[in-house]
Amino acid sequence: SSEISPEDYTTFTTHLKSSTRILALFGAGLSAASGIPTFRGAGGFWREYDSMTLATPSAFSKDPALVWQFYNYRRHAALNATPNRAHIALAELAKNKPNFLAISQNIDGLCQRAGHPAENIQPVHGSIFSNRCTKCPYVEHDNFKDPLVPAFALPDDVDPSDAKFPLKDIALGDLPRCPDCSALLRPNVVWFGEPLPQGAVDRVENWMATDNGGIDLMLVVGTSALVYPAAGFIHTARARGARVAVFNMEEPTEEGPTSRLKDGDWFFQGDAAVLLPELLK
Ligand code: BJW
Ligand code: ZN
Repeated sequence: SSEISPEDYTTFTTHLKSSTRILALFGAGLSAASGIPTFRGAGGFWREYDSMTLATPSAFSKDPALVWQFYNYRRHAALNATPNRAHIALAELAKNKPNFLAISQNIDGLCQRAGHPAENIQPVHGSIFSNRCTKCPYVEHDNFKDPLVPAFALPDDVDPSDAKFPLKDIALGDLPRCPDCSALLRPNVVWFGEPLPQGAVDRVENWMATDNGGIDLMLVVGTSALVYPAAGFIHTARARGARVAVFNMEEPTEEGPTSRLKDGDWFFQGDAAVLLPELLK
């Protein structure tokens, strides 16, 4: 359910109106209403594989064809998805509040497609439409080809997320290869154990350092807030005076986004695509 109490509605919308320095952290739950699967919980499996174990360098080195087919499936899903009402409400907020910076853990590009100005959003886990070479400096951006390589093509009646269809056995030579050195390409995303792109971290830190570093409001949207360093931005914002508003489907838990809420913070439980259009309008 997405019942918003009249008191929370009033205190939140009043604080939002007076806020100028606003930070946000977005997670997979923001895109859930667009049909993009999340990482944890019921939607966190692809075929028989836990998405969290596929998003690792060791999975890729052990079985690049498997990990590539997982990412090709998710590229296809992202390309065919539509931004939902939460993406749109947040993009509108960004247009109205020039000092709003959204940190997105999502790689699906849906915020940008909803019209969120590029200068107001900082992806920190990469993009599913960017690939890079595993050997040389080659990087490609905005590659929307689908399937990415002919070997990923599937008949219309085959759903690659359904384990009843056998996965393709793809030769290494038929996976995406570097045009410069012909080594294997990989998705230009951040896997566990890998550093976030330095430019992304710098951008967030620079934003935080401006205007004496004070932050009025921190929006935490659809993230389990368990993955660092991204989740740490919530703690930084709080330390700089921000009141925190969490928008999440799940019951409050000891760990995660609702773990350190205090008086003056908000927890709105429900679908971000229902809550945000109500609360940000
Ligand atoms: C809804 C909803 C609806 C659903 N409406 N809500 C400190 C302590 C312990 C460990 C570490 C630490 N610091 C670093 C680490 C290690 C590790 C880490 O954090 N591990 C933890 C799991 C403990 N971190 C790293 O390895 C990071 N790198 C690093 O630290 O490098 C250091 C280094 C420095 C120098 C040299 C070398 C290394 C990298 C982390 C990379 C994470 N990558 C992934 C994959 C990205 C590519 C891809 O998408 O495939 O990022 S994993 C995955 O998790 C993905 C997500 O962005 C990220 C967060 O997940 P998210 O978005 O929160 O999704 P879910 O599914 O978890 O949650 C969805 C939420 O939405 C739920 O709460 C639902 O209830 C809710 N929801 N529907 C509203 N409709
Ligand atoms: Zn190369």
